[in-house]
Amino acid sequence: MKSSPTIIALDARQILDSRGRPTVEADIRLADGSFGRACAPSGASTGRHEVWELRDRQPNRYDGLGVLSAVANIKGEIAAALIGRDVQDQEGIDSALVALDGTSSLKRLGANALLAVSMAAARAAATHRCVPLYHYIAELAGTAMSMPMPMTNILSGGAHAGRGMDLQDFLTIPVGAESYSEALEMISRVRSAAASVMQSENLSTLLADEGGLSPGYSKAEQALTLMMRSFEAAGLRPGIDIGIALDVAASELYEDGRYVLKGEKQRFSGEEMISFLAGLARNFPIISIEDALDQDDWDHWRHFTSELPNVQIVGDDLFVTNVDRIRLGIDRNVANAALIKLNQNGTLSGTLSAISMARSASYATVVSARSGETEDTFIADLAVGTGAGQIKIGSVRNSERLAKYNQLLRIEEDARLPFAGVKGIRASNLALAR
Ligand code: 2PG
Ligand code: MG
Repeated sequence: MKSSPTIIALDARQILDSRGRPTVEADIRLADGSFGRACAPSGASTGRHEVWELRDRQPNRYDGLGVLSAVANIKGEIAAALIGRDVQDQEGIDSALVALDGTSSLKRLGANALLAVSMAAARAAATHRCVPLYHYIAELAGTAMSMPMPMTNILSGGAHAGRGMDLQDFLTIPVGAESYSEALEMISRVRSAAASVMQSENLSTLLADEGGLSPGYSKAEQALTLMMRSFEAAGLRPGIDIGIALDVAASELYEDGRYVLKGEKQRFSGEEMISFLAGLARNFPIISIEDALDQDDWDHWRHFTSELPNVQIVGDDLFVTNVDRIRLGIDRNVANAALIKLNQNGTLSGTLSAISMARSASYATVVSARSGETEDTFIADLAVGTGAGQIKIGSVRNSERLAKYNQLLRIEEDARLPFAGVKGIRASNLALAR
């Protein structure tokens, strides 16, 4: 019994995330003394088709955002169902969790409760086996490990920055980097250069939710010009050393069939939105665009994908890390990359299936943090273990983000794995630029 991987106890508590909002932390203990702990993250620009985050809705406690009911579900029903199980059966545990919940959106017990337990189980199993988490995940996924290329937020708008700019994220990808640590150094240089350029223009350099800067420009072109100036100040060549990625988070802009861009003073139709973004991609070294259109605007998504054949087209709210929606995308020739967020899916096994579905059609995968994060570094190991190719963590500021960037530095040192570099990115114009 001493060396047994049997789950003997589950515990959970309400902790606070990087926005100071409650979230769920779960603990799993095994008969051999191994222990796993994990925390659920939380989004702000959440997709309509994501699984359900259970909140207490008691207005007098944390503005109704408490998660004590999710915590109680772990301590009660979930513990009763999992105690006595072999923690190494990740798939069995995850399907038991989904079956116990009994709803398609995981609304009854809460996807935040289920996910924290699912992640904690993987950590406990890795500890039991005396292997690093990324190693254990690689075993579960059956994939070759690699260090991911980071896609990093420099400027923020949308729901992460008081709607200061229409588009949510202006990110950078250090395409010229030859290792993860070199990529991190380049990104850090750009991020600091962006702050200096903004200071020189007397713009506020206060941080947005993911540690990005929020100049509050009315037009996307101004933000992109600032990105270019930051590259120059950092001594990096646009398109060769460094490229730009956008997360439009367009579902947040969609009202009654129109894309309402207040800063641009536009109410675009789907077609106009496509031309607007295609124009930006023509004028700037943009290699990746996420959520260019609303989560249910499939026809325009298809048109957008064919219109920009050289750019990585990423589905986030569109795919919600859901196998069926990714399959729909593949069938409809929509996008060529999927953002991967554990808490859009609800379990580790479900997330691994989503990755494998994307891969089956050679879609790129970008493992992503949420705008509300904790010190948990799980996604760093997930990106390495699945050989996802890319990771999106937020800016290189704030410890909930740096915990993940730093975990990747440790893994790089430990494991001497290959760096995915630009190989994981689905942007054919990259090859032309290099
Ligand atoms: C996104 C994420 C992370 P949120 O839209 O990709 O940047 O934001 O977690 O708020 O959904
Ligand atoms: Mg997004």
